[in-house]
Amino acid sequence: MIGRVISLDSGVYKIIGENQEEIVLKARGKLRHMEVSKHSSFNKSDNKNSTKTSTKRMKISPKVGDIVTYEKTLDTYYLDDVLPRKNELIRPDIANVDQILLVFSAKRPDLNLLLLDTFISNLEYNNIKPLIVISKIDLCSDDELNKIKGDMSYYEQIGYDVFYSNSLVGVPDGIIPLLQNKVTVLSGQTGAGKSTFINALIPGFKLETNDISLALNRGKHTTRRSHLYPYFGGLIGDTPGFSKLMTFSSEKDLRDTFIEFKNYPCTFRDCLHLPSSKGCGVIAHINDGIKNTRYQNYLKMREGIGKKYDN
Ligand SMILES: Nc1nc2c(ncn2[C@@H]2O[C@H](COP(=O)(O)OP(=O)(O)OP(=O)(O)O)[C@@H](O)[C@H]2O)c(=O)[nH]1
Ligand SMILES: [Mg+2]
Repeated sequence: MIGRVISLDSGVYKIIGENQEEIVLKARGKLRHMEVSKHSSFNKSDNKNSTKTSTKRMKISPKVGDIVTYEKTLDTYYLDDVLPRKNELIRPDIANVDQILLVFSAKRPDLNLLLLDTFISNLEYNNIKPLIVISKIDLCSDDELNKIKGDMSYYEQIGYDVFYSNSLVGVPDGIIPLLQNKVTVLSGQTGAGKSTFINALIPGFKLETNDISLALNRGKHTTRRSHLYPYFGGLIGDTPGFSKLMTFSSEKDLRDTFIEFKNYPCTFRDCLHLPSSKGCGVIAHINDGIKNTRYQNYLKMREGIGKKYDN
């Protein structure tokens, strides 16, 4: 039987099973050291060109979003195997999503475009489409909101959908059809309003939410575990927030996550589009097609290359 993990807590997995029912599973010991072939999506080692067809024993930890096989022995359900992932993220720690809804607040905390750009790049790197929601617009003056809309119009221009939300009263027009029959996971800074957004989306839902100052005083995120909930033929997922910058291991990987650079052909092969690159086609379009603040964020993100995630 096949199901999808919707939550996990201390070795106990909750899945949605074959008949759309929620089932609690235990993991079998063998999962801890499973044999995977070199073609498996779990095998990240660099021996892909090896002619050896042998398998390798490695640790597999099922994540929320994983498609798993399970069976019933006596009265207990067991998780048997994890099927190959179509994608996976480390932050949030989740697998097999169709899209990520990035929730960033206009205020409390203030909109941080550097953080937004790092989240977008992380998703582009993993080939996952982001939708952007700017929450708490009710806390802004007209001038403040116009400034934010001005900044965000650039993101719409380069192809991202942007929505504005006062989640205390409802969800933005036009967003629900984009969530139907899809696996959508919310991600963003802690306190930005992810859980509040899901509460607005699903009538009767009361996920725990907390005022940002309380959350920061306690030094904790309000949502501590990822969880997927059935929603209009698909799933919607709440995740713990985080505020740290993500880093890249390679200059080229980072460059390629800035999707708008591709609109401006550069005559130099492998150009990294740096201010020192004289004659570069991308540099020629800063402030003339490419938003300067986003380009500056590209340079700032370059400074973090090679640094490790610190949890
Ligand atoms: N005024 C206003 N407040 C909002 C809005 N959205 C969320 N909030 C408030 O912001 C605070 C934080 O919201 P949460 O939904 O807990 O934020 P979160 O992103 O889930 O936070 P973590 O779980 O810690 O990652 C709560 O006090 C919410 O009531 C909004 O659109 N307008
Ligand atoms: Mg939350």
